[in-house]
Amino acid sequence: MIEVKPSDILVRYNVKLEKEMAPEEAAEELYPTEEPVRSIAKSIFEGEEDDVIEHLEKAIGAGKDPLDLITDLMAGMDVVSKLYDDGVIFLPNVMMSADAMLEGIDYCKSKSTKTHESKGKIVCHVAEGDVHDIGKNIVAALLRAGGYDVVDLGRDVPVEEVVEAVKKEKPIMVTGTALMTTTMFAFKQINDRLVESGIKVPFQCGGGAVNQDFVEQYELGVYGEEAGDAVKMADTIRKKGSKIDGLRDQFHQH
Ligand code: B12
Repeated sequence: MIEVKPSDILVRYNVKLEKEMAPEEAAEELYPTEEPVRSIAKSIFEGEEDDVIEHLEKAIGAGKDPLDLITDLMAGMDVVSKLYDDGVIFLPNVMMSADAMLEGIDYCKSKSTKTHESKGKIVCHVAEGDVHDIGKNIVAALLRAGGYDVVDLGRDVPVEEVVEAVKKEKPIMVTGTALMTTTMFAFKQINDRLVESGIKVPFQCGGGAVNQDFVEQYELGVYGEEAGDAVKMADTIRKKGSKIDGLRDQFHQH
């Protein structure tokens, strides 16, 4: 019998054997270097809610604005997303990190002392069938901090519920978040139901699955890349009006 030596085969086919990296080791290479972002990102990745709050508390004590810290929390979720996409970590890790992230957002919101003078009403939601609500929560937190009255419909919101809320609340703008290519089509349905009812409200859509080309396919759609774009667009609507073409001119890349 011929004895097969794996090392010979690997040499022959020029396969490089790489040592698999432990998740903690892989994450170390991705954390931002400066503090307190680094410690916050690490605690998010590890899903350690208490540590997240402790680091945030310290940073606020040292004079950091609670709302700026929401951006720092995102650095942790970026590490989670990268390693999940690369198959280094799995769904249970992601769930723990997501919970830690949401706790962190709530904590920052509770510590923000910015006064609330309502500049207008905005309806926020996550598309039907989609539970990914971290981005939407950031959008809602920044809008509230920017002085807007947010009607947060939550996640996995049926198309009809969004349409009814828009009819009832008469917002100056609607936001939609979708992270799955299967759920983002709900935006087009919402758009069609609103247009049928004669409602021409700007509908800013974002989230990992969505891009400008998709959003331009429906009449009321304006693309939003970063959570902060929601505040910028709401401010623009107040100053310059709600014409979709004008908003696309300002917020889309040409
Ligand atoms: C966290 C996470 C989860 C968590 C969600 C927890 C929660 N409460 O949100 C849990 C574990 C529950 C989960 C479940 C699932 N997930 Co998941 N998940 C992720 C992950 C790792 C990170 C997403 C995230 O929170 N990112 C951070 C936030 C801050 O980013 P964001 O939402 O995009 O928001 C930013 C911007 O887009 C913008 N933004 C967002 N909305 C809006 C709106 C406006 C108006 C504006 C201006 C801006 C804006 O603001 C934010 C910051 O600037 C992604 C991987 C990835 N690469 O994205 C997969 C991912 C989204 N999940 C995926 C999948 C498939 C699933 C599951 C089906 C897994 C399964 N097999 O069961 C389920 C889905 C269940 C369902 N029906 O929804 C896929 C989707 C693939 C696709 N293209 O369709 C991804 C891309 C992973 C992958 N590569 O396969 N998931």
